Amino acid sequence: MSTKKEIKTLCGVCLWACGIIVTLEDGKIIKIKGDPEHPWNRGRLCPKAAGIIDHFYSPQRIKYPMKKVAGSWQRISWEDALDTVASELNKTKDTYGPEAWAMIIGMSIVAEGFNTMHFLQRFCDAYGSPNFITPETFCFLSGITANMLTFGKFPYANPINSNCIVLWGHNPSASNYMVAEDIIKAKERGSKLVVIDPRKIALAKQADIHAQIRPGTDCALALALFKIIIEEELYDKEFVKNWTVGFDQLQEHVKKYSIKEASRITWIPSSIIESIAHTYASVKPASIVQGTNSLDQHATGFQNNRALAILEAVTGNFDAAGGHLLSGAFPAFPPLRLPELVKGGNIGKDQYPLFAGDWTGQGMLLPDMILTGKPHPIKSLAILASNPVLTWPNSNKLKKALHQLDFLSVMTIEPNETSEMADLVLPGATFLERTEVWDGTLLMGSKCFMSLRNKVTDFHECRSPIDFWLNLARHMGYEKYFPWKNEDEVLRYIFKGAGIDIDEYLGNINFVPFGEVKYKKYETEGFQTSSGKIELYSAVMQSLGLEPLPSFTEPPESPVRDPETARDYPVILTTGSRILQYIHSSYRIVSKAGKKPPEPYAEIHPGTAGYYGIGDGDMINVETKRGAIQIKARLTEDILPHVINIPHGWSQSNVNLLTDEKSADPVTGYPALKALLCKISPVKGNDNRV
Ligand SMILES: Nc1nc2c(c(=O)[nH]1)N[C@H]1C(S)=C(S)[C@@H](COP(=O)(O)OP(=O)(O)OC[C@H]3O[C@@H](n4cnc5c(=O)[nH]c(N)nc54)[C@H](O)[C@@H]3O)O[C@H]1N2
Ligand SMILES: Nc1nc2c(c(=O)[nH]1)N[C@H]1C(S)=C(S)[C@@H](COP(=O)(O)OP(=O)(O)OC[C@H]3O[C@@H](n4cnc5c(=O)[nH]c(N)nc54)[C@H](O)[C@@H]3O)O[C@H]1N2
Ligand code: SF4
Ligand SMILES: [Mo]
Repeated sequence: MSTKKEIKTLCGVCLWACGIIVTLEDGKIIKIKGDPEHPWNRGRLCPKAAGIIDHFYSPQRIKYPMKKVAGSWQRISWEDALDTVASELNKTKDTYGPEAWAMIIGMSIVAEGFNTMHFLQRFCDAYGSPNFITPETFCFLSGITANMLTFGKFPYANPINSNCIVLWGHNPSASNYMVAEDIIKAKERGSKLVVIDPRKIALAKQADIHAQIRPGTDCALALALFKIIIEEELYDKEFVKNWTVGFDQLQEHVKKYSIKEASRITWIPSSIIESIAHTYASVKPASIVQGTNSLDQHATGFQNNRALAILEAVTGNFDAAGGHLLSGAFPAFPPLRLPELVKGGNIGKDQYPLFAGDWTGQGMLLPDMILTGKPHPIKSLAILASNPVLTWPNSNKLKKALHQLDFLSVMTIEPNETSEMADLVLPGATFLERTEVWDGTLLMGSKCFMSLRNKVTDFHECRSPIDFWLNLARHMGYEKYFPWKNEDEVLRYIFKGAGIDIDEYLGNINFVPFGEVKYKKYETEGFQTSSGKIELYSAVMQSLGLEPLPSFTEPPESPVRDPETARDYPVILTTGSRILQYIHSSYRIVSKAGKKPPEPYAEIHPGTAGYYGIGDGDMINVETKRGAIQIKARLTEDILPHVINIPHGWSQSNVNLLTDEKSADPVTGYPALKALLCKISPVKGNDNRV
């Protein structure tokens, strides 16, 4: 007789951790549906979920550890894998010191939650390496740091309750499905919608105002909005007076800007800039729903985030329903780090003191460190759940650096362009093979909750990162710091510390509430900033020699800043807009997830394409100072003329051959992936027209 059971857990294809119910029949996953009780997705799923089962059982998955021997892959046992990694790590440490080894984790490890990340960092600590690199090296942390500096906490936009939503450099219809649905609902209820994006994204077609901005000029727009809001006295005077510091300096600061100049810089007509300011400042409550990285990967990336935070503050939309909300206190998990065992600082700590440090290093410095050995050699890397050969900028340089390593281990689900370069490949467990807490804080309605992932089943010899690094630590003699005998003991330790009874929840629930959302908490708690108030003017930045108020700088490559380069490379290139069916370079093996997944494409306005003799469907050359790719042109009226948009993650047309890893942002070291210069031309003998 066959046995069937249902397990509640979380989807982990993307970051948003929707609640799912998985049906197992005789140990095989046969069905996945949305969990109607989970407060985040309330039963809904995005089209990617239709591919989960195929992805899980895909023949492309790596099933056991493999070692490269004389250029070809050989299956090895886990015991051999542990021996190999342990002996290579010891060799690196003995020859060059522990800081010659670094760990890089990818987006899917972030989706595993902070406990997993801190556990991995504990291994780095025990080994003695300060070098821990998360995807926040170019993703999200800029916004978190800017908000922490301004408010002392990170507020979450609350568009479902907004009467005015400013969607700024964000296309949730592709990248955050549930939020796109929330925005459509708010719009149906009568909310205003303003979209600031060089592309006419789906939501822009329903918007009250769409500003098609020149990539990389968002800070100039924000400064113009400040100017109108301040000079026309549209700001929240009471709130500004009682709860902020630095308004006088801000008022003085915006005097030097003009709307006309902002219009010239951003390519947005002055009348549209004015109506954005008037709509945003007068309709309450209002929220700014910003891209997770699209405003960050710029010369003014950090200042863009500061500017948006200041806009939220001066309009009194902070810690208010429909504006920006704070979560309650998060359950305290036991600390896992062992910082006392590490000497020296994480990569980039000195160059970017406000950003890089105990949590993540600035990974963009790694390729040069590997290639030059300065400020110290990096000889060995462990890469987990990431494919930097396609996802990090300047792929040619990165590949050159990876070739130079003594040892590279990669833990992944399926082979990728990075694992091909590795000495050892470890089969990673997917989200359906792991138990963990997803501690990205979520606020729905008036409740705060955290989500819990339950292991559903196993797949061949695949292992979770906790399992592997725990075993490796014990194998290397670090039992003192890793007293747990198996993963189950680690999980019990973590959950017990936070007061969660693992036996009660396992398999039964996929979220736990942890308190109510309270508005205007600052009235009783103040702000955890150095002044105790919202810091419009940042004394901390000033003390570090950084600009205490946002100002606009042209992108490193721009027709204005670098006209000489622009003569040869006249088209503006923005990269990495998300595609609903894909996750970066992965999740390409889905067969049933909605429509047929798209092939590599570059979006170009027909006017711009016509100028260069390019037709729809033509193969074109796209070239920057770093490299060239060939890709199919997709002509669309929905993109600003003179701008070309290419998503990342395709091996056959890898846009990161065109990007630059050099730091563009002086505060974070983020690269400028959203505003570069390129040239385009049809491929000779083009017979690819469709
Ligand atoms: N399906 C899917 N979802 C994902 C991911 C995925 O790979 N696939 N990745 C996840 C991750 S890790 C992240 S970081 C997020 C990313 O999420 P976001 O950064 O929010 O990316 P998008 O939602 O694609 O929206 C970016 C928008 O910014 C616009 N844009 C480009 N340059 C500029 C500019 O200079 N100024 C302005 N104002 N707009 C600009 C683009 O046209 C695009 O419409 O998505 C997450 N969700
Ligand atoms: N040009 C350009 N480049 C970009 C961006 C951009 O906007 N423009 N965006 C950047 C951003 S914001 C991000 S976050 C990065 C993301 O970059 P990455 O973190 O490198 O993202 P992926 O390509 O999804 O990761 C690739 C590998 O992770 C493996 N994997 C997936 N799930 C798991 C798992 O659960 N366990 C294990 N062990 N492995 C798993 C897959 O098999 C896959 O081969 O890309 C960045 N790259
Ligand atoms: S949005 Fe889609 S892929 Fe992401 S967690 Fe939810 S169902 Fe999974
Ligand atoms: Mo990201």
